[in-house]
Amino acid sequence: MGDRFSSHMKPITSCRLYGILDTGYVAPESMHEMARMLIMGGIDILQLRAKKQSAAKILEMALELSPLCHKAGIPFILNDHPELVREAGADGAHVGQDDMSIVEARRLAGPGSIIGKSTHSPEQARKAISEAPDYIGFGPLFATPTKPDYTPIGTEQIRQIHAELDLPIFCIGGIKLSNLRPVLDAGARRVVIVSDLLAADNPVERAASCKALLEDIKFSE
Ligand code: 3NM
Repeated sequence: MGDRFSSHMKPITSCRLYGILDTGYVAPESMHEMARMLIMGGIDILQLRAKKQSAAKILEMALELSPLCHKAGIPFILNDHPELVREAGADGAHVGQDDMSIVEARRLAGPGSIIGKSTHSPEQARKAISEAPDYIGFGPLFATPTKPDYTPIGTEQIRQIHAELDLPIFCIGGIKLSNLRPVLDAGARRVVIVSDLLAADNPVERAASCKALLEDIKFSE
């Protein structure tokens, strides 16, 4: 739980590389090993995204993953299911545009929890601020098989939205090691990378290479 681990846990403002364990790419029985590899590679925050799994299965997986994250001192976030946050030993929940409000998610997840929200345009990003999320996702920048029904928004608006909004913004959607440099050049400072890490031959090395690029840029730019 956020309160319990907060003194040892990396604050969201220090997180640059956000990894997601998505059951579309990783079987439930391989989650633990993949989490270990991503953590070894240097991810700063981890989310469990299990869109087709039951709440009971999500809880079971989360209970396995949360100690791993806490040992590493990184926040562990559930996609949806803020009501499971406390029981799962997670630190927060991530909600989409069509899900419950941030206020409701925070109420269910409990005090001290981290609540993030997906936004898919500058307008949605600006609007989300009124609900005081701890961070937002901003994307998808590029077309991605991980979220196929969404229209890519490109990289042109990244710099402007960073100039306007004073909270952690994680760019997401189709970001890979091979295009991370131009994404950073367009103004991104934090990214979520899903399939490029999970499907890599060596997820440890892939995460470490992405992290190195992220750490190479000046944060205040
Ligand atoms: N949310 P990949 S894009 C889970 O734009 C998710 O809100 C998005 O996966 C959003 O790194 C996305 O494999 C998929 O493209 C990201």
